[in-house]
Amino acid sequence: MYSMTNLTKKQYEPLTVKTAVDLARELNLFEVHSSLQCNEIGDGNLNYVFQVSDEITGKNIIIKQALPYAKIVGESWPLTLKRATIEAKVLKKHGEFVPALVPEVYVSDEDLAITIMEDLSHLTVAREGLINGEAYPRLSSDIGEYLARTLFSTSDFALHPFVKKQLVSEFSNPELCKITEDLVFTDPFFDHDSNDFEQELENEIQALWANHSVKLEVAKLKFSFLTEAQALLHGDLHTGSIFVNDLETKVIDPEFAFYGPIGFDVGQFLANLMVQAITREDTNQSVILKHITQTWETFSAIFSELWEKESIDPLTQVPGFLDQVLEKIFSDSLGFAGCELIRRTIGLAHVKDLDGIEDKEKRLQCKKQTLNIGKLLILKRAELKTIKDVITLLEKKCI
Ligand code: SR1
Ligand code: MG
Repeated sequence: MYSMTNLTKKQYEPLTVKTAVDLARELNLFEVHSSLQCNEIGDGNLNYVFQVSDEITGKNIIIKQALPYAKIVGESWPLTLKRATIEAKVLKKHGEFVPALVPEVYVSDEDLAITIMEDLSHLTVAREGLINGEAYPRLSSDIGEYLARTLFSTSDFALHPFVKKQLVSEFSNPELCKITEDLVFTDPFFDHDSNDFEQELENEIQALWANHSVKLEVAKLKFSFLTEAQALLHGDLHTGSIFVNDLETKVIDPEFAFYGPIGFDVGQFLANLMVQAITREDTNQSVILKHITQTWETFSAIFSELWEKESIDPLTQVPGFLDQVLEKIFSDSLGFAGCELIRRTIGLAHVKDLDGIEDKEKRLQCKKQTLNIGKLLILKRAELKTIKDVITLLEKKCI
């Protein structure tokens, strides 16, 4: 681990492939005479990602740099650089609980808005692999474990209240939260300029905007997101934030992290699996439905085990309390998953799983299903008691 005292104080400016190499050299991250190559490989909505490689030894590192605006829209949408510091700190904090499931951070610097970390190019972005029909046998047990350990261990169940409240303030992330508040909870449920949808969905969308019951439930979910500081969330746990292969899983990109409701992380991951279940042909769907089940089962089993062994408040041992906590996390997760399904279909930030379907009729049919299932999850989240109920709903409504 290097400290930034190794780096001459610098003013923020966007890196280039050349200055990224200079930086790696200045920090002595490679041998003095190494021959370094650099490529910008970022495909996300917000940041630059440089991969610096030593051609001889094959050693790689990643330099991720936040841009002062949202790349998805352009310079007209300014965005705080502080998110880079949040991201590096969350990777380290979550790494205390799940070291094997997050990349190692070598260096971070607030002024340059960079995080230098372990290269993961031997893995594939889960969204890409899943679109190509991969099964990834470890994906859901690893993410279930990641969710249980990071969320339990940063909550009031595990921490002294002073420590927990200190973390809540340290990880305050209002600008990135506002993006989620707008793009996940508000804009898709109104006729807002940021929305982006295919005209053929107009009837479904008008019906959604006119649906008072859905909006009332979304209002409750948004206020839960705004006010329930339960645990240090990843904050953007979709399948594009996960690198995976058959043996290993790594969660990246926690720049949206903040103290929020536990069900938000669980629900975003489940929703992105649900998109896959909806788009896959019959024979390949079952593996995704198993991942959905396995995510919840692993999460709830490890969360319960931690509760038994590591809870610090005597009230956690009151019979029935754990069951109620899990019940609430479960129904919150389904509601948040519903919002994620809808926003990925008609909001600003789409997903390739849906938009990449070339056959227009099939694409529109899948999008109608994500809207319909999203709506049902929001409305029926309290009635759906088990993950089996959710699978039954998915099987009835979409596949
Ligand atoms: C302007 S950012 C759009 C989306 O990309 C991020 O990954 C988050 O999901 C955000 O909502
Ligand atoms: Mg991201």
